[in-house]
Amino acid sequence: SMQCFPSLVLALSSLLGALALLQLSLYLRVPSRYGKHEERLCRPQGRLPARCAWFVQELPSFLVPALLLALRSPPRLEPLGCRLLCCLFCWHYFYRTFIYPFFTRGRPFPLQLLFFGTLFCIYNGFLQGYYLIYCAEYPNDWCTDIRFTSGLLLFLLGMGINIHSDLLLRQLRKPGEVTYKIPQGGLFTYVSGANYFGEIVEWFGFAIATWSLPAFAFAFFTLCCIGPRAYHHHRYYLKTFTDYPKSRKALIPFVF
Ligand code: NDX
Repeated sequence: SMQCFPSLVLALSSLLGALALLQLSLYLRVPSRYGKHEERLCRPQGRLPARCAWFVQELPSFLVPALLLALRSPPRLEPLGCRLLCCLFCWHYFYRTFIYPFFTRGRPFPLQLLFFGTLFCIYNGFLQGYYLIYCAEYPNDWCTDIRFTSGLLLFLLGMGINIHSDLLLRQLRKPGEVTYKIPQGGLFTYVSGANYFGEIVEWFGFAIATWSLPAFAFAFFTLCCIGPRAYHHHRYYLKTFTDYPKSRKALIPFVF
């Protein structure tokens, strides 16, 4: 049966960190080409409807850790922390896989990015799940540790902001519509990338709560992946809408 190989965790986490830096270098100047940054007149056969694409892409991030958790033998009963933390990760991806895609009104998603996105979700789902189920060890009172409680709080806050902002974006369109409008309300009052801000806060909260290398690597990856994207969204809005709110920032309220 499977066991913990600390060097595997170290290697996979380092590669995740390296991928984060690669993303940063690739997408700081030019945005990743999906959604509002996709080139016009892209071949329609190279795309999949947003619903299928997000479902397929995000499913492994739910399934892989959920299966690792369910199939571990002997079942991991001690300590509680690992299972709880693994469930938090799965909870986010339950939303992202089974709820978000069915309501999205997004444009069809490029197959090429879908392929890399799916690979990424398998990789990260395995890393986070494997670490928490087979490697992590927490003291029995971890649930009262300040890292756990403050991290959990940030995770929940970030998730709330992320889901609320996803909802506000969706409501900008009627079914079938593909136009872009100025997002209003919630944290969009302060930043163009409110959904991204929520997601970043969420994964840094998760990293603090698990206090683990894989989770910090993933939080860093998220920052490098959607941080630049928030900046490109912001530039797109400023260029497209002359009446775009002047005080609005790109990603971090009042700061940047
Ligand atoms: N999926 C994470 N890298 C990614 C997909 C892309 O979950 O090759 C990372 C995720 C992947 C990426 C994933 C991994 C790395 C990839 C990358 C592509 C290239 C990159 C593979 C897996 C790569 C290397 C080099 C390392 C191999 O029509 P539309 O679609 O634009 O409509 C949008 C709509 N909307 C508006 N509607 C009306 N008016 C407006 N003004 C509107 N603005 C937007 O709202 C969408 O339907 C919807 C949301 O759009 P947008 O652009 O704000 O968010 P989006 O980027 O689509 O993300 C959706 C949610 C969001 O909550 C975000 O936080 C979360 O998913 N997310 C997204 C990306 C990554 C991620 C989380 C994470 O890293 N944790």
